[in-house]
Amino acid sequence: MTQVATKKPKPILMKPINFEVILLNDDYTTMEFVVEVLKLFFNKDALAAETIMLKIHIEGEAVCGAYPYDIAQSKVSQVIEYSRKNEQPLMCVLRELNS
Ligand code: TYC
Repeated sequence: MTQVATKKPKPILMKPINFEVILLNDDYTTMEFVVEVLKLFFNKDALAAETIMLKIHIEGEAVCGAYPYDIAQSKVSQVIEYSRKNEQPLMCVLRELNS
């Protein structure tokens, strides 16, 4: 006998990953501190963190990750708070994708 499904499967709703988190260069934050931030908040390994830090230092900025809005906003707040606690002027901003 054929089985007929009585309930529709629940759709899995995913939040869109549409905000990039960007670190900005400045003249005062230490390179070591930026590498530490990339490891701590963006889960980068030592080589990736060093590469991204140098890209920011040379080009002025680099994308560190892309997330749904609430996670991206929370990364920005965490990075800025951690930087100020450690007396570093490092700046972190959001950029909306496809806009
Ligand atoms: N330009 C900084 C220096 O020479 C290093 C630096 C890199 C600062 C990346 C911020 O997001 C940054 N000490």
